[in-house]
Amino acid sequence: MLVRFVTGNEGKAREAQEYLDGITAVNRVEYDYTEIQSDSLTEIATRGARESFEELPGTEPVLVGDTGLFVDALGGFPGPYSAYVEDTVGVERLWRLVSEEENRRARFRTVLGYADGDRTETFSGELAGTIVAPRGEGGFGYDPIFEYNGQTLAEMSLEEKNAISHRGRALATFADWYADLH
Ligand code: ITT
Ligand code: NA
Repeated sequence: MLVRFVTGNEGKAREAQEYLDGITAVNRVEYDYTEIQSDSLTEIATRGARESFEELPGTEPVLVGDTGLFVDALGGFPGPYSAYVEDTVGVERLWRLVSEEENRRARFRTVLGYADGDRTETFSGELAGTIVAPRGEGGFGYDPIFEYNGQTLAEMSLEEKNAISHRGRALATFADWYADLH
């Protein structure tokens, strides 16, 4: 069995393979699906999975992932616009914005979209934490400013992060569902 994980990031495909070991092989494929303007990660992942399955050659199922950082005091910003905000505003300036707020709670949310031609499904995972001044050298994206249990995600080892992360939780849910399907 083979699932194609659509991502520009090799680390994410490797992580998916770890969760799906013994269930299916995971191949990374690159495809620039349309990131529709929507405030719903579920809608973005659903459309992305469908479009990837239809446009890519091949018949194996596809999996896409969409992640957002939702800051409570900012009404959920940057949310579905997290990639755009990282590229334009940057992580350091997002921290400075949140540092003005008393409530610094935030959560990461990942929605995985799955499509195999017969069905389209989504699986989500969340991680609640606090926005802090940047610390740590590991991880990527917003990891240096997201603290969970006294450590930023950038201060954790990859294994520690994967064990608790939003993406890890979504992958675990998908793995259970996919194992049942077969
Ligand atoms: P794909 O090629 O996998 O789609 P992407 O970067 O476009 O990668 P994501 O939806 O995974 O799409 O990420 C959206 C934004 O959230 C982007 O700025 C990431 O850097 C950031 N992000 C995603 N997962 C993260 C994590 O585990 N820790 C910190 N930041 C994360
Ligand atoms: Na994505």
